[in-house]
Amino acid sequence: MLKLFHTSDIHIGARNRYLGDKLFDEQKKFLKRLYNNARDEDVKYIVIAGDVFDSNYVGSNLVEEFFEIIGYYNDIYTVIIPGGGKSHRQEVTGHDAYTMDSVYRRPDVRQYLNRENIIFLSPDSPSKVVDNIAFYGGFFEIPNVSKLNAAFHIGVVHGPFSDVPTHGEISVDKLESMFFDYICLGHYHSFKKFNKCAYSGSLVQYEFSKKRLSSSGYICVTIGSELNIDYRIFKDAPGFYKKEILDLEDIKWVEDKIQRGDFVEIIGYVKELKTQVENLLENPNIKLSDGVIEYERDGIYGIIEDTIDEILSMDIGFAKDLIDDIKVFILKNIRGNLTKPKIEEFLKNKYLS
Ligand SMILES: [Mn+2]
Repeated sequence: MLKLFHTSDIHIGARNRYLGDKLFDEQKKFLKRLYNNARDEDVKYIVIAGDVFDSNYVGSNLVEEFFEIIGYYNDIYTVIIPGGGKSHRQEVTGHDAYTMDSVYRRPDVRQYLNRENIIFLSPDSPSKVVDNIAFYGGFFEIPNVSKLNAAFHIGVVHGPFSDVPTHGEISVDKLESMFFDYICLGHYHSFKKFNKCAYSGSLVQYEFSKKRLSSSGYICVTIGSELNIDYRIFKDAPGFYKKEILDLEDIKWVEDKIQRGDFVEIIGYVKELKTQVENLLENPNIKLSDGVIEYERDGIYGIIEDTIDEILSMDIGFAKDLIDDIKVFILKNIRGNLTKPKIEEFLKNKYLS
């Protein structure tokens, strides 16, 4: 049996509005947690599937600290790939793609990559066997590798994969039909599981997102007679949320989040709750978004106030995760004295056709 930990998209060097440079402290804390957990459970392999660094221009002191941490755990192998290949312009500017000025080509970084317990895969050297386990890198495309002689075959691929490609993503089926036992995916910043591969999401969430989209954590993979993909959340990691304040429940939601140490950016609120929103803003961990919208409900108030929940609870087949979007849509876009059947018809056309 093989057991490994899979993480990705740490984005060392990234900053956000609340933590700034201190984000790195959080990243280090949970990186050490990951390695300590591995040691406790006798896990010998940790895979980081790209975007370790937020850019190829990340400061040398941060790079050094990262490698010193993973080097300290010298009984654990770390598999690393860059977050893009040589030829994908969209990834070249943002993160740690393997361009000519890649962070991984710096002379002071080379010495770390030559260490015994670091397995660095790049377009120049995409596969390697350690302890009878073969690791194969893919860089914004299906790995271009041939099968090596080993007991286990692990793909490590950074890029946009989907089971229903609609916006130029690469087919997961194609990847899963190859010879891999499991493929560690990186690129998307939230956990998503397919049959033989998964996105781990970021080790520590740092971007503001709407509720439920992101969390902090990693994947524990066991490969034996069957494949097990277990996502483990860091429950005590800070969360960063964007939030619309549409009713008193939303105010309560924000208060609860702040209570547990999270940060909230308010992207819109209804005029009627302006005073409550101003009260919230006295807390330094709550801010208004630059493009915050104050919703006017004039003209729709009477109708919507009485029927919004009715509309949403009517059995017309709205998926649960659409409900919030629909609420916002109604408040932003429906003007005038629309009747309930009209709204219903409109929403059906927009969301169900
Ligand atoms: Mn990323």
